[in-house]
Amino acid sequence: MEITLVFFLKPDAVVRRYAGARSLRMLMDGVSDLEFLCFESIKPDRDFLADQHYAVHKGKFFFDWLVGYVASGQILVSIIRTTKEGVYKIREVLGPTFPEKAEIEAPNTIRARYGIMAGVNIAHASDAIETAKEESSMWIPYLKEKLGVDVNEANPRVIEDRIEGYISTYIDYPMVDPIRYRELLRSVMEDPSRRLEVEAKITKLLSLETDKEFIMSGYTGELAKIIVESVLLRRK
Ligand code: FUP
Repeated sequence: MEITLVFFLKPDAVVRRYAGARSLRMLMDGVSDLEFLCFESIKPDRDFLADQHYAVHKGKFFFDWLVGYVASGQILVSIIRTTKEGVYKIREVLGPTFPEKAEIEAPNTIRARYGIMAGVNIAHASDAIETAKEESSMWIPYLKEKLGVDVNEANPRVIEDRIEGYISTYIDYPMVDPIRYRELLRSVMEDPSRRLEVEAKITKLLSLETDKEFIMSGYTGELAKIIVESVLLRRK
């Protein structure tokens, strides 16, 4: 049986160049039978995320944060054709939802190694056959409308080459150990009065892992606030 699913690198993995490149490498090396039907950079609309992709989470305490986070910057989206087993294998390689839990439960996964903390967890992948169908039926027309990309006309070999190109561009970038982000975030959970100081430190760390464009535009600062908010939300 062929399944079409949605995978995307979230803004933390796009800004943190090495983390994103290495996550794609782990995905491609860790799962066989993947056919990539697109690999597109897009800043998704809030409404699309709120009313479609993340509509299942409407009403949950983290919903507004989640939509705001994923809509805050560029993400890199792939539609992937695979087998039923492939859907689950991708989730296995990605790891548990929260990086700090993944670090203990599944240390060799993408989220354990490269995710920051709480909801800032590198990537999304459809988590079951049904959700794969639902999500691809939302994203395929959305990508067509927004970018003019038609996945039915895709040449998977060309797309795979583009992904390889992306990986080789960023794989030699420096990486800040996610343990350092987690340490800072734990300190702000214990003492929320440290918020501004931790946001400033995280902005600095992000700037070490990224390109000038994200620093100059102020996005590293914006993302730092989003990251801190994610852990404080769970503390509330
Ligand atoms: P996953 O499928 O592993 O991405 O996790 P879910 O579908 O359960 O949640 C979707 C996203 O919501 C996660 F990627 C992270 C975020 N989230 C939070 O920020 N806080 C929570 O308590 C639960 C989920």
